[in-house]
Amino acid sequence: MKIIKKSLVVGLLAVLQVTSSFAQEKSDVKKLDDDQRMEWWRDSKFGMFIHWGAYSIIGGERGTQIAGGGAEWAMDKLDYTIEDYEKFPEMFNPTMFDADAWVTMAKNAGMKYIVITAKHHEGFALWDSKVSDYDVIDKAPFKRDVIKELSEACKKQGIKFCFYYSIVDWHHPQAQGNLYPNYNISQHDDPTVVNPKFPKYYKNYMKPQVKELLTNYGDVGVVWFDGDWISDYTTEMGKDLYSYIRDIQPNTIVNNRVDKGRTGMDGMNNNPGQFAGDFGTPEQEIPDTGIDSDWEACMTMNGSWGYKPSDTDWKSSEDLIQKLVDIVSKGGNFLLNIGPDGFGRFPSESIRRLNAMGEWTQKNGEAIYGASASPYAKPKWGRYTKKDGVLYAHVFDWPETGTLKLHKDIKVKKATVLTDSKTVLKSLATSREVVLEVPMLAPDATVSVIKIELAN
Ligand code: H79
Repeated sequence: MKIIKKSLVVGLLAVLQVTSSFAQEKSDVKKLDDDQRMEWWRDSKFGMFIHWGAYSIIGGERGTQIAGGGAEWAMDKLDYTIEDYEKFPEMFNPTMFDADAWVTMAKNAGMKYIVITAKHHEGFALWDSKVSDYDVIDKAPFKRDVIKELSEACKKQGIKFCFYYSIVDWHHPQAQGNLYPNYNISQHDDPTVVNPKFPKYYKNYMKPQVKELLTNYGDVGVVWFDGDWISDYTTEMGKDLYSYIRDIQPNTIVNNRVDKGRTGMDGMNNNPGQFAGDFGTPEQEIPDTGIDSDWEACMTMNGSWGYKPSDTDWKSSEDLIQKLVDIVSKGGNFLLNIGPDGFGRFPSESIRRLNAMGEWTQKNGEAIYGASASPYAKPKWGRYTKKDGVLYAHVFDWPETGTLKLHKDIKVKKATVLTDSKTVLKSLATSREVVLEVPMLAPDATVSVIKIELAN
């Protein structure tokens, strides 16, 4: 899956450089090779997704109706016409928005990057876009450039700033706007349900907006596209867009939804080399086993991406910590979502979970950041991660017996509880198994980590 093959990239770039009609500033940033370019992202493991827009005012409710699923789909699910919906951007005034506080919360949770919805399917842009009036400066009373404030706060606090951009646009007349209110996601693979003007939207609106985001807000870690499924959008556009982005910011990472390679909600490409994009994007699911290519699972804490007070079905902090470990043990990244409300606040339930994850990563981060997939199958009691000559055993179900059974091939040089490096645990290897003597009580209430230095 990993990226389009190098030869293809080079070929594509060459073609685009010759045929390119758009003028753009060439970056003088040193161009990294793909492994160097992906390095910070691969090591980061844990990022924050932020879904924020005019839908954050609505909270998924209209009269007696409650939108099923994600509340960021309010415009579609609650049957707003374009005209009716515009009143929400017109009242978007989240004066409690504090970019520095948001970034601090991400950082304290142990997250290394932030991906914010610069524009979701509703079409409302959270920055000062020059190609649109449907943005936070021109349309909303807020008149503050959210992307500017957040990107600057990220830079200041050493977090990678990244943005999400939806290819789907329910507001733009040359995109899905013309189909409203008859737009229907089930038509996504019906080639007759397209807007013939979509290529104009792509060229004169979408690309210029993406360019603004890549030009005016400093270094961008990741560009995270979505809405790739619509039949209006083609693989030619995807490949063109990928090159366009890398031309403006050569070291930016782009998800696989930039092209048409994604096969479903499992988010992976079936045909490596045929589609643009640097990593796969499983949505609301974690693959059963490790995958030998770059991927990132994105997930909500309750069931909605956008703010939705009626959804109180929150995953526990323990579950979220175990999901992080599970993902890292399979070689992926975890992009965990927050849906701030229309005032600019993170839900208290989300903050509590961020805090719990921060407490855990603070103590056990060594076994997460920069770690790679487990070389062994899932043990019954939890997961393994690996880094250099060290194996980490993440114990979800602490044994009551005082002994932990490790995979028989593990050659223990020294084992300790990660948070207690002074107490060396005894190990016993037989031909059938390796057994560690561990404390009777679990060292950590959620996931206890044992650090095992390997005797190669
Ligand atoms: O922003 C959040 C959601 O609003 C957005 N993605 C996350 C990150 C999202 N939009 N739509 N969906 C999620 C669900 C769409 C599922 C489907 Fe399909 C699109 C079903 C059919 C078309 C993708 C492509 C899955 C199968 C084919």
